[in-house]
Formats: sequence, C-alpha cells, structure tokens
Amino acid sequence: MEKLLGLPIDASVHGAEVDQLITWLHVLMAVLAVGWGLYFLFVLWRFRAKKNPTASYEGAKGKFAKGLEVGVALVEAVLLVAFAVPAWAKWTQEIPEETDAVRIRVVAQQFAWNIHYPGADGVFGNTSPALVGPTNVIGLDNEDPFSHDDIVTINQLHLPVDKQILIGLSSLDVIHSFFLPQMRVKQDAVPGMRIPVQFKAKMTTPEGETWNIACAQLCGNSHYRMKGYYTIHSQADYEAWLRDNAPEPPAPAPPVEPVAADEPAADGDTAAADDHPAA
Ligand SMILES: [Cu+2]
Repeated sequence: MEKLLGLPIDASVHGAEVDQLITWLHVLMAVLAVGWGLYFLFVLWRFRAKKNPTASYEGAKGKFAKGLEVGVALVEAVLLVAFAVPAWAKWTQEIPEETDAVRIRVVAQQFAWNIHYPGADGVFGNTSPALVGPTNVIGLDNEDPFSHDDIVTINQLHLPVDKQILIGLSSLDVIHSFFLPQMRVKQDAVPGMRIPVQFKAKMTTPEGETWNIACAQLCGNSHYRMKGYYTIHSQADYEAWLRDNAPEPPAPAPPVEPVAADEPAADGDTAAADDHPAA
C-alpha cells in the first residue's frame, strides 16, 4: 500500500505507525471519493429534469443518508482518537533523556539549515542572539571553551543508525518546517522556541542515494531552494565523520622568553595567537 501511495522508504523506527495512519486515511478518503462520486452520478440521473418537471421542496427523508453521515464521522473519530492522538502524544510528550540521546541543534534560516554538533566534549558551546552575524549564524560564543570543539555545518546533517536522536530545532527568522521524509519527521521551526524532535533511524542511507532535508513551510521567495542533505551512517562511519570534521584544537601558547624590562622586544616576537578558531 505504501508503494501505491508513492511514500518514500521508511527508514525510522516510528515510521510504521505514521504510515499506518497515512494508509487508513487514504483508504477512508478513497471510499468517500468513490462513494460520493457514484452518488453524484446517481442523483444526476435520478433527478433529471425530464423525469422531475417540478422540484420537491421536502428533501431526502430516508434514514440511510443520516446513518451514513454518522458512520463517516465515527470512522474519522476512531482514526483521530485511536491512531493520531496516541502517536502524536508519544512523539511530543515522551522526550528521551538528553544523556541517552545523540544531541544536535538545527537552526533554520532563510534559506538554509545550520547544524550544530556539541563536539567531543558533548557540551554545546554557548550561543547568543547578540553574536549572530553573517559569518556566525548560530551566534556561537568563541570565548566559551565548550565551543572550541563544536562542529557547525550548513545543509549537511550526519547521524548514526540505531541511536536515539534528539534535535533541538529553532529558527533565526521566520517559521520553517524541518522535514526528513525517510525518517517520517516533520516539525515546524519557530523563532524564539527550541522544539525537541526525536527519532531513531533503523537503516543507513543506501550507497549512491541522497536524502534531502526539505523545508515544508512556504518561508519566503527562495523557499524552493531551502534544501539540505542528511546521511545515516553506521556508528563507526559517524564517529569517523565527527573526527574528520572536528575543528583544529587551539595551538598551545609558545613558551614565553623572559624579557628584561629595559630591553625592547624584537620585531615579530609579539605576534598574538588567536586561540579560538573561527566558527
Ligand atoms: Cu524554510
């Protein structure tokens, strides 16, 4: 059925539940579309002008029509109460502990996805709206020692398979929507809020395939090109990616030669080293 609906491959643990709901909704809509379509054709024929020269002002009186209406409403209520509400509640209320999850921050921006990894120390460097600028979109504080190993990428999200992922989603400007089709994840990114997004991938991205991060909210005139890429790696490949993309550790300060107070420093001796790599 998923194939018939043209759904992308389901690569997440919770995806089957979402697909089940999508499937049942389509079954209901197909039954209604075909049913109402046939009824419309029947009415066109049954109440044609030739056979009914004068209009009836009384309308339908049978109980069947009312029963059908109530039936449809009941099926819709079951879909909502038995499928949609529990699935949504589980997703939004049962947030995994931060210590049990791979944590990443995503900051949406017109028209790109900024991805922030805490780095080897597992702690995000401080960020502040006051530090946001053209070269530091997430406002990372380079003075904060925890920021020195942080990895910041644009439109490139790399994740491990079989691990609980917890993304803190926010936006720099307008409302965007973070959409990972193969993960069955879609969540609005709202300025001023950090919204938790959780999922677990059950398979790695197949060789040669490209999985996109799409923006699912019309967020401006270049919304169509707000496209990122994400890759699900094996744990080993993920760790290798983190190592390969870790920023250079700050160079240790050169030993300082004691200089006699009355001796002028030679040219070039005072080159100040900036310990903080640019974000
Ligand atoms: Cu957008």
